[in-house]
Amino acid sequence: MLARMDNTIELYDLAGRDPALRFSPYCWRTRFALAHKGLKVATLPWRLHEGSRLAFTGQGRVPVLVDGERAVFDSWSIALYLDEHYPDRPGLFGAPAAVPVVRALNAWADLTLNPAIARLIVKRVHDLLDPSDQPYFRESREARFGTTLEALDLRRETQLGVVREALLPIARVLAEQPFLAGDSPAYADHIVAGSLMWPAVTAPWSLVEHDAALTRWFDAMRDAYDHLGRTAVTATSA
Ligand SMILES: N[C@@H](CCC(=O)N[C@@H](CS)C(=O)NCC(=O)O)C(=O)O
Repeated sequence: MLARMDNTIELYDLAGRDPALRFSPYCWRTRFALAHKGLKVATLPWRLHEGSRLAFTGQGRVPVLVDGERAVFDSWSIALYLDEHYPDRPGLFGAPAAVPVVRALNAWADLTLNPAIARLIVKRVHDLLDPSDQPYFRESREARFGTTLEALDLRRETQLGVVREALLPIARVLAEQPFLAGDSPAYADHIVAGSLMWPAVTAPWSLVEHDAALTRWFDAMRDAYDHLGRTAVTATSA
């Protein structure tokens, strides 16, 4: 790992065949969090077969944040790192007591929401990957889901219903308050918006249009931070 001379933070970010297409839900969490803290970042496109480029972290997943001499991996650890090392910038959690609660939301997104969305879009994601990533992706995801990518794609309508049902508690909360974190967005919102950016940039169908509160909130999240989510390259714009 070589630290940049200008102190810009770097983020290894999963990319598709088009290096500008960025869809990882975990990387999106970190990108929202960095924007929330007003920190500049240079994102480095990374592909699944490039595990050796992350060898300096001792693991093979993104996001990986490089801040000077420090490297941090895992989106949750990165969020904690950013608040600890940049305490003078806007906080990601509000009160310290909120951290364990937001951690529960993080675990829900990792273990319930993201697998449900993955089943819905995994074939599309495969098709958007660099060809050198596709065999590994197909093999690992078919093993994970116990069926072929094509079979999952055929169940799209049913799976859309599963995702919408998973989002019910989020929709209920957003019908009564502007953001998950309260009056303004914070890391709780970055987690769920990160998950929703994944289909938003890879698939043509909406996961929120059935619900007015979800639609309002996801519009606001994509327009937040200087339209970070809104200006993302999508599979149709790529
Ligand atoms: N718990 C990790 C999960 C990170 C993760 O799974 N990243 C995916 C990209 S979305 C990855 O790097 N996968 C590598 C692989 O499948 O080999 C986090 O929150 O950062």
